[in-house]
Amino acid sequence: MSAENIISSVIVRQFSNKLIEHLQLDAALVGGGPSCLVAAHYLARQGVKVAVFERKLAPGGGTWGGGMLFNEVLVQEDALAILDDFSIHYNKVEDAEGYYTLDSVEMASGLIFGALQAGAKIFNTVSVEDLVFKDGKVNGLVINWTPVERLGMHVDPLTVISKCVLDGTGHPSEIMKLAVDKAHVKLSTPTGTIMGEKPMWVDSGEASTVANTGEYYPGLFACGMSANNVMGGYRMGPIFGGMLKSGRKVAEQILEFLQK
Ligand code: 48F
Repeated sequence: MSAENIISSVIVRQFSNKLIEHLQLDAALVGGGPSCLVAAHYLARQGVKVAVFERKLAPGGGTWGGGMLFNEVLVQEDALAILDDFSIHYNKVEDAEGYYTLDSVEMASGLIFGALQAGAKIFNTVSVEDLVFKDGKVNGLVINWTPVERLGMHVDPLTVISKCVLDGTGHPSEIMKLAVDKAHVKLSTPTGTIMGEKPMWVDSGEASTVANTGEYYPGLFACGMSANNVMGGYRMGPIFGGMLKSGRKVAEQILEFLQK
């Protein structure tokens, strides 16, 4: 075999094996933003078979760009233990008690690396376009290549079966929206549906991101900004303590669900 042939066939074989191994999961995570990457890390560390499906080429969601492309973000003191688990550096803000700053590129890359090193798999450039929903139960995801989605090509998708699904799609709560619009489920929110994100209020948004993290339909969880959108919480901008804690909290909730 020529080098060209070896390289191509090994890549195709390895990727195919990786995908086949992850067509049946304990937890299927949608979106490679900070909350889902943290969840993936803690779940994988507990031996849960978990994969993240991310629409974009680069996972990391809204972390890379910092605030308005100034590539620094902030976290609060009570989230530092999570950064330590990922070996991500941070610095104390001397003139603002309780706040720490970190390089957003180190944060994005550190969260991705930490999730993978813990044993989670990430499938990038894969869009989740629907749920598998059988007998009133969430059974998994319907996936397709993002370029297929973007170009509007008429190509049928593939499916991933999973014991539970996590919506970490950020502001649009895409998976919850599919559950409401297509499966016609009643979410465990005051209105039974998606309440809609509110404008900026940092302290409230940070607290509610964690408080709103949870299971909104049997086997269907939301974390991060998606959870806030589902429950009508405020947005918070480039401060990430809430996102990190939301990811850790949902990992604990999913573990409990899987142990039932
Ligand atoms: O929005 P995002 O970063 O999620 P998050 O964990 O964090 C929010 C913060 O970044 C920021 C904030 C903090 O102050 O408010 O916005 O809630 O990442 C969501 C990821 O999900 C992907 C999307 O490309 C992004 O990387 N995504 C969204 N819909 C789909 C998807 C889908 N249908 N299939 C696959 N990936």
